[in-house]
Amino acid sequence: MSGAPGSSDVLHLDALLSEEELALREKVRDFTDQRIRPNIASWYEEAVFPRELAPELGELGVLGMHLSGYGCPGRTAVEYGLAALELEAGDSGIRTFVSVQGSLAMTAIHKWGSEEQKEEWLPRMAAGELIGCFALTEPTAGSDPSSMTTTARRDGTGDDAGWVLDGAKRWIGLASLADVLVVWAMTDDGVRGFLVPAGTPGLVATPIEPKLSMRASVQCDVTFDGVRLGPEALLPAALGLRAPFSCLNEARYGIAWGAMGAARDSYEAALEYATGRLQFDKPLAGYQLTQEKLVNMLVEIQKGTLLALHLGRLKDAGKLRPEQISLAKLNNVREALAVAREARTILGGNGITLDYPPLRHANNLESVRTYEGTDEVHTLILGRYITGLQAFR
Ligand code: TGC
Repeated sequence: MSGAPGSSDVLHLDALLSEEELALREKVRDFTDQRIRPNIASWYEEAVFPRELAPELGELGVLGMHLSGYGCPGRTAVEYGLAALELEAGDSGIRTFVSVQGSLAMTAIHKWGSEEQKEEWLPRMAAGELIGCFALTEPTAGSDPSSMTTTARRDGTGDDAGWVLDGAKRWIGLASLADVLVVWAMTDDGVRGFLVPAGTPGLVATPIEPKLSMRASVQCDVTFDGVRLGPEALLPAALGLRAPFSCLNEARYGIAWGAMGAARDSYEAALEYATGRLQFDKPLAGYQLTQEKLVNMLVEIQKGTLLALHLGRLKDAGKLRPEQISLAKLNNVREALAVAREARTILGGNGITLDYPPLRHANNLESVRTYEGTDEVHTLILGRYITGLQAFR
């Protein structure tokens, strides 16, 4: 962490990273400094997702970066986490694109797709030539995907029978820009996944506007009205909610890291401002109340980053469990939001402008705490884990 009179890496967490991990982190940090920071205020104000970033992120090697084969970078979980952190220091909306593309859409195809589906989609998605999205949430099925009403019914009989999709999805990131939609629907056999190419008749994706959060990203309403698909659209290995939930594990893992990027950027902005801004004849940073705020922020950022790294090491060892992801997603997003809000107070009135990042991060983090499992859902996943009793219903 830079920008401080002393090092803000008090715990010296960098010493826990390999040379290769540090190099990857620097590369993504440079990208954020050059491509995201100078433009994010206008993207946010104008509510645009910069589509041209997709191939640049592909070139950077962060799309489906934890996946191997089919043109994917094959990097470690820790490297993926570090990249998520650096991108979200730029903006949650840009990190969200990387998560939706890699952790959700590409992971679904990689884990559950046929050989033909993987060959067809993954190399160009890894390059950022094609965009994917992940359609699970519905207007009336958010925290409880098992209550989904989107259906897929057989269209004909025999091996060449296709499918007909009907229903609606909501809050689907990048759907209006997507070349392929991974759609989860109820069939006679339970929940199944389908690949729906953009432009298929009966498919409509409409951006949800206006939004007060994630403005440099696009979330959509999607409707399916008698969408006819061939048999090759089915993800053959995906059966039951376990399939989409296993993709959510990947995305939630990345969020635990990413949120610390938004927190660090907010903290650094507040620290820099506090050391430069004079009030009552001395820098704001020289007042005890400001120092307490800065220290409280830093304590949570260091703890949250250490937690994310611990998760990453577990994941790379093949030992990461869903309840551990829930603990980290819940804690790190909750604390990042508190840090961003506290950072804004140090900036005073200037903190409500787009000249400074904390309030933009705080607004974004309201979405981050809501998607991929709300605070309440992760609390109850942990509650079930420690008590053995489920309290969802
Ligand atoms: P439950 O009975 O617990 O489980 C059903 C089946 O799923 C399995 N499972 C998991 N598998 C892998 N990883 C996990 N984390 C899993 N959690 C559950 C489970 O073993 C079981 O498998 P099987 O084979 O025995 O059938 O299901 P439940 O309905 O009781 O679950 C309750 C709850 C609340 C935990 C679950 O519904 C949940 O996680 N809800 C939150 C949903 C959520 O996170 N939605 C986010 C949607 S995606 C999104 O927000 C996109 S944002 C990005 C963008 O597009 O912009």
